[in-house]
Amino acid sequence: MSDGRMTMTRPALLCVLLAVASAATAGDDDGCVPRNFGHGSVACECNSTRCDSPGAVGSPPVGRFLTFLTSREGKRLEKGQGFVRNGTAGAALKLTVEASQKYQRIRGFGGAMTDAAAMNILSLSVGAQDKLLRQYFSPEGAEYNVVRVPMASCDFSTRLYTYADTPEDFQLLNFTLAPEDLQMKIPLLQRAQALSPRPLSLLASAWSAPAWLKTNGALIGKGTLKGVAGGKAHKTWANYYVRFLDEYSKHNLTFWAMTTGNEPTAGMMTNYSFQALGFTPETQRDWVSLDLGPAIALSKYPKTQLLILDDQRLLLPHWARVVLNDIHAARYIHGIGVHWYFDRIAPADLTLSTTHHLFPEYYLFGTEACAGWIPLDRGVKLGSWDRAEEYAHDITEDLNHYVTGWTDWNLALDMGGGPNWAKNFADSTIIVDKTRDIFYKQPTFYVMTHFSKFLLEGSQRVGVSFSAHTDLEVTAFIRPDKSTVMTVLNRSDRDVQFEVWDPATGYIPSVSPGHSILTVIWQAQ
Ligand SMILES: *[C@@H]1O[C@H](CO)[C@@H](O)[C@H](O)[C@H]1NC(C)=O
Ligand SMILES: *[C@@H]1O[C@H](CO)[C@@H](O)[C@H](O)[C@H]1NC(C)=O
Ligand SMILES: *[C@@H]1O[C@H](CO)[C@@H](O)[C@H](O)[C@H]1NC(C)=O
Ligand SMILES: *[C@@H]1O[C@H](CO)[C@@H](O)[C@H](O)[C@H]1NC(C)=O
Ligand SMILES: *[C@@H]1O[C@H](CO)[C@@H](O)[C@H](O)[C@H]1NC(C)=O
Ligand SMILES: CC(=O)N[C@H]1CO[C@H](CO)[C@@H](O)[C@@H]1O
Repeated sequence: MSDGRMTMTRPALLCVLLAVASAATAGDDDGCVPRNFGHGSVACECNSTRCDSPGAVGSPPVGRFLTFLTSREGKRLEKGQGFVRNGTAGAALKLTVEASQKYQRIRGFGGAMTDAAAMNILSLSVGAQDKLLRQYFSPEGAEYNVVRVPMASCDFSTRLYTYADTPEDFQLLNFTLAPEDLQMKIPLLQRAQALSPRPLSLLASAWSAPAWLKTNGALIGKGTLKGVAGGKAHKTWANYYVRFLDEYSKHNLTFWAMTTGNEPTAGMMTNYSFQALGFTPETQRDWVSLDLGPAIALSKYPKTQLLILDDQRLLLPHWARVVLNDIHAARYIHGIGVHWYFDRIAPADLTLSTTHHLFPEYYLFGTEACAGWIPLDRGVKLGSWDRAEEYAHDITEDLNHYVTGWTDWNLALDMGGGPNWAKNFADSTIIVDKTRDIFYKQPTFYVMTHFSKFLLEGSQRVGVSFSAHTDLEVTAFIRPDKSTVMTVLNRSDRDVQFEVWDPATGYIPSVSPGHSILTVIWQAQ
């Protein structure tokens, strides 16, 4: 360090340090290339040579704050900074961090490496693939640390298959991963892991058991495992989970967690249109206690966590009561996976908070959500702001009701919201246009980043009190590095002046523009 720098005043030194830091980490920070498709806001277009990115963001020095703003009018993680003030101030609305009120800790955020996502990513040139993966997994991007991996096919596949389609193969001698795993998902997961400075937390979910293990002899429609818990079909289906872990571990991919299966209620519905395996809470409980729990405990992967439900929160707390009140099943279980569909008719306090208070030692975790799934509003809407607000609202509500993480659905879809063999098309945070070798980052991508990039694993939610009534949707966390993060969503048309108060440090005057999401980070003294 030069003598000249030693004699600088403190603010000047900080400026130099910040300039050096941003030069070293700016990465792709060329700004969004906005495209307006008439859906309320813009999508940002990226190619193999250009993509916007917030860069790596550390915690600000004591006494300073950073802000990041995304808005309907077109701001995308726009950075601001300043000094935390002290003394008295004037805004009518004060949001005060109550650091003594402590709640759940964050596990992580991410998306799903479906067959469709993998196909779409690989349809791009290698340079564009790399840009896309960096957007999600690198320190310059959204910093996802969770990836959900479907076990065999789901609707977002181009064919129906499981890993054990040889009839009556109860020993699973013919168990084999699919070309979709070996040629697409696994190489992409390895590349994602290489870009991420932290170990990715992989989460596996199965849609259907092999047809020959099921009452209906098909992967789709209404059907359950043949026989009863403890019987041959149930044991084989549990061993299939362990075989899956074996095969992925050969590629250096180990799983943080597995669910008991995607949307078990789907497989109880007559003529359900894509892959499903039906369980009631009672049959799920018995399969876990007699088959799946012991199989994982006795495998080479006894630390793999098990999440029940993996279905709509509307089913809580009943589902959790049935499964977790059974000590034989409960001892194998770590968490409860929730999907966001129908959240509007399932109040968060009656479902999530009630379940948390009944079973505080089992964490709640969001395992699936997507926009564009409702038949009347189906598929891709490039630049939709309404969908971004739906994401931000649901994530904030979940976090304020004990949920420890949130997993988006497909990491990438094509311009038609697929491929999906069952034509169950949807929207995604990243939409690929392979004909132009580009991808679009949707407003939902930035909303995910407002949470995934700043709420690092281990961050603990704290209370927030309001000096006046507000409809702002707010959540606050203290991170492991001791900095505090507050996220503020305004779904109305008006700009809101407010102050963030941290009694130990000072206040930050701020404004929440109409239709925006703002993240504020500061370091307490
Ligand atoms: C990528 O997009 C930028 C901005 O639109 C453009 O200038 C550049 O030529 C594109 N690169 C390629 C390889 O097409
Ligand atoms: C407020 O800031 C001034 C100037 O930095 C400092 O001297 C003073 O101690 C601070 N007061 C409080 C209450 O932190
Ligand atoms: C199943 O595996 C056995 C033993 O490895 C092999 O002989 C047989 O051909 C396989 N069957 C099918 C249908 O793949
Ligand atoms: C797995 O990781 C080990 C150690 O890092 C390495 O030696 C090995 O080549 C890797 N195997 C595969 C299949 O990637
Ligand atoms: C289910 O599908 C079968 C065969 O297509 C049809 O006959 C039956 O009516 C369907 N049931 C319901 C409830 O839709
Ligand atoms: C969620 C929401 O609409 N929040 C607020 C945004 O700002 C305006 C102006 O103060 C409020 O009226 C809204 O309630």
